[in-house]
Amino acid sequence: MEAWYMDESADDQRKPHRLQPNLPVTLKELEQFGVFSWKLDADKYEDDPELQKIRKERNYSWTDIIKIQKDTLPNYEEKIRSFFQEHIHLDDEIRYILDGSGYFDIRDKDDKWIRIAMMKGDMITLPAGIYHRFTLDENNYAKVMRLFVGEPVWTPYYRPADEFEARKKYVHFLNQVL
Ligand code: KMT
Ligand code: NI
Repeated sequence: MEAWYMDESADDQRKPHRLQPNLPVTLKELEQFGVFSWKLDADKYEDDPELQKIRKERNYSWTDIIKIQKDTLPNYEEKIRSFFQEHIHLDDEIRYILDGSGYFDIRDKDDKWIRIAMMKGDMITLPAGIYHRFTLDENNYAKVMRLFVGEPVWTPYYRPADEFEARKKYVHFLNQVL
């Protein structure tokens, strides 16, 4: 997994949008935003002790798998658009890339976009209340496992969503660590 600060160009969202020169963000820096990640062997996700351990420890009881690609995902264009609209959730967003690739973008404490490049085998958790968005990259394909603690709620709250308790809690967390 690799992350970097984004440029401000309005060009295609599926392009990397690196600054020139590149300004990398380390996994440790991401952890300060409450973003945690793992590298797993996606070829054995159906019977992977490492995945089972993470799920057990963090109570990720619920999973499904979605393929984000034009011909198999219903309402593809609309979903691509809504994934890329800046939003929060009231719960953690936990995703594991089983095949293909894509970008999660998160805001840093100064409201700058950080782009997180997710490849096959990358698993990530974004904390409740963090402003973020998702896009496919130029490969136009991702097979993604979605995980959740209990019964899933996928509702996005588009920015501005500052009045939500989850958002206030997240801002409080950021102010304590940074
Ligand atoms: C979200 O809420 O940002 C998403 O679920 C999109 C990315 S993974 C399907
Ligand atoms: Ni989301």
